[in-house]
Amino acid sequence: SGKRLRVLVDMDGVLADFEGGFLKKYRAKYPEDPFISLQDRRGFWVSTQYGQLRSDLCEKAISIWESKDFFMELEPLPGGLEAVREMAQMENTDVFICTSPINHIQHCPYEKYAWVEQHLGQGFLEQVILTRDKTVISGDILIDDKPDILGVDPEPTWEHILFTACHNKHLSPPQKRLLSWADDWRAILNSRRQ
Ligand code: UMP
Repeated sequence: SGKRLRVLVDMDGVLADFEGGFLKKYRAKYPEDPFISLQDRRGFWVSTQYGQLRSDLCEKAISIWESKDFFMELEPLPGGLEAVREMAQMENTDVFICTSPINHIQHCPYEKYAWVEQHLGQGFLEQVILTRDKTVISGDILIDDKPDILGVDPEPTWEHILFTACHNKHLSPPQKRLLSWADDWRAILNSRRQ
């Protein structure tokens, strides 16, 4: 009872396998170059860690997600689509997919919408929010694998739930965690209902 719950769900690293898709295409395009296994990933920015491995690898990494079909061909992460569909059917619950496109605008924004249409249906396009600043989007919960979500609003309305990913699993974050979509996301939603 009470007011509706608004859940914001991130896309890359939460619904779509950005890290796995990146590594597969990077290794295929640059088979002679070193790579970082998912187990050895640290830090949110793939390009930063590749640049530390060897300076030329930063731009090689960036070339992967700037390529056509990169975002479209990302595999769904286990249980994510099912969870979002279930949330959307729950009483007094509104779910939005809240994702930051890259600044290379040629393919990414279109492909993010196309991915949602393909995997969740045309009706779900109504629920997509593309923004580079998630702090200006209001909601009760934001499920996101980025540890530090900053922007112009120093006090966002949402509670950030950190979704566990290869790059953040060794941190001791201040936020609550969702270990995967097999974890109890329903309890997290219910804890924010009034
Ligand atoms: N991204 C980069 N560089 C990286 C890793 C990711 O630009 O090293 C992109 C992929 C996504 C965006 O489009 O950043 C992150 O968006 P959110 O997951 O924060 O919504």
